Amino acid sequence: MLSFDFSEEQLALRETVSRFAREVISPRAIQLDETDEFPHDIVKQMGGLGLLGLPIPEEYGGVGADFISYISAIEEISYASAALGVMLAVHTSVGSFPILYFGTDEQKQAYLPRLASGEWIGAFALTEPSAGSDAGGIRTRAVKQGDEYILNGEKIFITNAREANLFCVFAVTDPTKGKRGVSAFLVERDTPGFTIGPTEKKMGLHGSSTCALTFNDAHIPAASLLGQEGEGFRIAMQLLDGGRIGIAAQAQGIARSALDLTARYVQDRQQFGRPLAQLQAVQMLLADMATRVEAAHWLIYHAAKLKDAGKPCGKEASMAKLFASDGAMSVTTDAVQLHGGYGYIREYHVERLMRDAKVTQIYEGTNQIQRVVIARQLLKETLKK
Ligand code: COS
Repeated sequence: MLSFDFSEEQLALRETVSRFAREVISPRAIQLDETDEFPHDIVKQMGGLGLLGLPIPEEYGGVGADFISYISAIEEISYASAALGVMLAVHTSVGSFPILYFGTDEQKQAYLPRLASGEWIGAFALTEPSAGSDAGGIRTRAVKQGDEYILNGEKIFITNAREANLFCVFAVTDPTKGKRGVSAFLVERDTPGFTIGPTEKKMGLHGSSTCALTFNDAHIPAASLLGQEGEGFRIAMQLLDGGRIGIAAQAQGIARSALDLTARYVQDRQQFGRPLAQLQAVQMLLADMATRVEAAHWLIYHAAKLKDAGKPCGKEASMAKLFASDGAMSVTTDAVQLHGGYGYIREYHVERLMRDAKVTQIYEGTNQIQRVVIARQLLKETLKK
């Protein structure tokens, strides 16, 4: 394991998750990839271990672990299965935290224990057909009528949608106010007028569902409003700050997995009468892969440490997400190359890791958007100096 100033407690938790991931999830990784089925039995076990409520306080049925421990858990789960890694990250960072951070006491009591135990799965619905990078451009409408809101609109690319019971949904309550007219809502799966579309067929992350959502005069209680009307965009941005550290950790799990497989493979594989590992050309690539992984590690845990300390971490989260996901793409591509023909064969795992890595450069804000976030913050900080 890479070095960082982890406490004994953090290390013990990481070790437990790592053992579970390698013993229970890894043997099923190829099957998950091939069937694209959600492994209900594994997720149930994750719930039993407390993994679905790690950073949720004990009073709401969670483990009460810190953010660093939660991020380590995403990384270790993703080492075995990036699909389960993103399930965990979305369920927690943007499925459960909205309620913990912005919910009323009633909302916390009603939902957090079910989410923390894994009885319910959470999801986050921001993106729309015409609002991806421009998240402020959403068009889904929520109109207040008496003690209800009526929702109309469409969301796309919603992770966990096929299994989720609760969705944090963003909709426009006041179209005259632009981004300040967006509000957040908690929408239960069985709401009449709310439908979940078919599962998208994706390049990778098989086993993690992605669906469109449609709201057609969906009536939700007024008490489902999260925070105040008009606070939705800020809520989404704050959640994504933390969410991006989770995706960075997911990318890191993928990259470490590819690096470990490759470091083993090149010592086994003989060419020109000796192991590949003795060729300097191979060593150069391996060294670059390892350096990327090490650097990403420090960016990720630095951002997580800031979050645990309650300090602003938007820029650092974006840096971690940008660097770790680009690193995962590069490391997995090199892993396939170093495996040669075997790298292109499913049984050797690295082609799956390469397919899984790609989306980490795209979701939770594309890496182009991460650069926008970093540059804007950097410019602000420079003015203060
Ligand atoms: N935390 C708290 N508030 C934030 C914030 C943050 N991280 N980022 C922005 N805000 C606030 C701003 O302070 C501003 O508030 P005021 O209206 O009070 O001034 C408001 O939000 C609008 O911010 P801004 O003008 O910067 O918004 P932009 O439209 O320029 O959008 C980006 C900013 C591009 C960063 C945003 O749209 C984004 O993150 N896009 C990517 C979306 C994404 O990640 N999608 C993935 C969905 S999950 S797969």
